[in-house]
Amino acid sequence: MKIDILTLFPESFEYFNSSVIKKAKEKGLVEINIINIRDFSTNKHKTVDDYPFSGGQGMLMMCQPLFDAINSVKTSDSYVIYFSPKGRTLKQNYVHTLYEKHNHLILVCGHYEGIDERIIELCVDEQISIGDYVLTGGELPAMVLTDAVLRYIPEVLGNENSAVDESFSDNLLEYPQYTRPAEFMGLKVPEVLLSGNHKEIEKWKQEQRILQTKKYRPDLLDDTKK
Ligand code: 21W
Repeated sequence: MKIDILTLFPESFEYFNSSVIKKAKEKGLVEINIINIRDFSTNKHKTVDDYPFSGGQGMLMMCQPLFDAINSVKTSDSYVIYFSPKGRTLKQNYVHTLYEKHNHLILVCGHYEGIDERIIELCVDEQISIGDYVLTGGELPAMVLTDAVLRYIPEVLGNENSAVDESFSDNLLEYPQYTRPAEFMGLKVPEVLLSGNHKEIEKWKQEQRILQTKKYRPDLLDDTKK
C-alpha cells in the first residue's frame, strides 16, 4: 500500500516515526510520502494562500500549488481524499473498504479556512471528516485514517487476528480485561477467568460484550441506526 500525504505542515507527521507505523514502513509493508504543498508554489515568495472572493475572515489555500502537488503523485490507480468537516464521517467499515479497494491513497490536508472549491471538483474523489468537532486542519485526520487503514495490512499488528476481533468489527464493544494481581485494592478478577474453563470463558466474553455495549454505546445496538 502506498499513501501520499499532501500538507503545508509536513513536520506534523513526526508521529509516523514512532511505534507501529515506523515498523510497518521499515518492513516495507507500506510506503508513506509526506509532500510539502509549498514546494509546488511557482510564486517567488512561495505563496500558497489567498483571500476568498466572498470576503470574510481568513485565507484559502490557492489552486495552483495544490493542483500541481496532487498531479505530481496522481496516476490512474490513485484515490484522492480531501479531509473536510463536510465529508462523510469516517467509520470502521469505510476504513476497510479503502484498504480493500485502493493500492494508492492521496490524502490532501487542508488548512486555514479550506481550499478553493474547484480543486474538489477537479481532483478529489471523496471528502472525509473524522467526526463532528472542529479542528485546525486536515493533518490529524490524515494521521487517523492512515493509522486505521494500516491495521488491516497483515503483519502490521503482531497478532494475526487482532484486526478482526476488535471493537466495531461486529458492532459490539470489547469485554473488560484483567492482568495480575488477581485482587487489587479489594477488587477481584471475575472468577471464571481464573477457572481455566475455556468454554465458560468464551461464553463470559460474549455476554460481557453485549453488556458493555448496552452500558457505553446503546446506539450501536439500535438496528434503526444502521
Ligand atoms: C474547520 C476548516 C472549519 C474550515 C465559509 C465557508 C478536516 C476536520 C477537518 C477547518 C472550517 C475534519 C468557511 C473533523 C474537522 C478540517 C479545519 C470552516 C470556514 N467559511 N474532521 N467555509 N473536523 N478542519 N470553514 O475540523 O480541515 S477533516
